[in-house]
Amino acid sequence: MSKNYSDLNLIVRSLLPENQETPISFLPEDHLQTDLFFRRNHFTYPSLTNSSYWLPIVGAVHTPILFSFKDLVQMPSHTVKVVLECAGNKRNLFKPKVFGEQWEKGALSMGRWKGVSLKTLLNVTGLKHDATEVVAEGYDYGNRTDIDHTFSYMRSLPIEKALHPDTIIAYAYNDKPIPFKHGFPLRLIVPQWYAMASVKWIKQIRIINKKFHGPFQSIDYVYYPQKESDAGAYPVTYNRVNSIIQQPLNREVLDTGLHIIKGIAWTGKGTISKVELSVDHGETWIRAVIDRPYNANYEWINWSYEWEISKKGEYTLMAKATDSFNRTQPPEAMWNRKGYGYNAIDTVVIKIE
Ligand SMILES: Nc1nc2c(c(=O)[nH]1)N[C@H]1C(S)=C(S)[C@@H](COP(=O)(O)O)O[C@H]1N2
Ligand SMILES: [Mo]
Repeated sequence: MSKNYSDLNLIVRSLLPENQETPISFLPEDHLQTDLFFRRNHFTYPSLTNSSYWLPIVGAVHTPILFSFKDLVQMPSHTVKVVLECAGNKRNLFKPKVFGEQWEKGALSMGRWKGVSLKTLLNVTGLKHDATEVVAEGYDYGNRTDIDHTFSYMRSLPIEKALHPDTIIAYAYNDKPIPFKHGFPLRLIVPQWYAMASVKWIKQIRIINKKFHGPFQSIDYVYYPQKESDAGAYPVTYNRVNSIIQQPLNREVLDTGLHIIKGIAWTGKGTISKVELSVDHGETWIRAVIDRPYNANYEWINWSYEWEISKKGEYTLMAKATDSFNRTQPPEAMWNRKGYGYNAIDTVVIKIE
């Protein structure tokens, strides 16, 4: 692969609001270059003012507090390296097809987010004994096709997840201020959950003592297993175990000889314990070599395999990751009406000639 990445661009899925996808097959290993990371927005970008640098924490707390940006930066910091995967990543692969942004495999990012644990802030405000959920509201808002008034982007977290020390209010990304499109100046980062939980441009944190029912919680980001009814619906939370074959490309034509099959794998629970590969449409499986980074908890891992091939023909290559909770990628993704959480065994078809 060329060392010059200046030709790498995002792939446009829509422009208003802006939704663009990472060129995931070409992403250099462990490269955290922000401008190659996907952008997923429900509304047009918010306009920020001086008030955007203040963070109110209100609701079921003992002392509501307005934290300044400076207060936050001066508190003990916490850094997490995190995969953020859009719940709609790979939606384009569902059969039958579903409506929504037709993401292929690149609604995915990994970076180092630095900030203050939400828990540290909630220790300062104190929590009322009946507090059950923490609602984060973004500065962005607009109309939805299904409701006739405007909404801001808002999501809640159960109190246990909100109090996990790795759930942070971030103010830096890869050692720089957060880029505007990714949530400047403050963004909630929720490791292990699909990225809809990581609310950008935080305007306010409200602690509540009942169930939150905003549309981005109870209409969107819900798995609906049925096409015609809401029976069996349940919320989207933790990332499923997943992987991508980055190389070779789907439908690539190669010659005989040695080829490196490589890709990434990640999970929302535990760590990746193995990645298996098949070069014969799933008949036999071999172990890929995992290049394990230190503290792989919230990161994707890179894997590879040296494939020596002398016989010409068509080959179906498959990658299947398993995590330390023994969750493994299924042969078929669980179909759901809004197309979330696609994690079937990753497949590319190539030809050797
Ligand atoms: N305020 C706000 N936060 C948001 C969103 C949004 O539209 N508004 N989109 C969510 C979704 S669905 C995803 S996948 C991620 C995308 O983050 P990125 O644009 O930084 O890649 O942000 C999440 N946080
Ligand atoms: Mo998303």
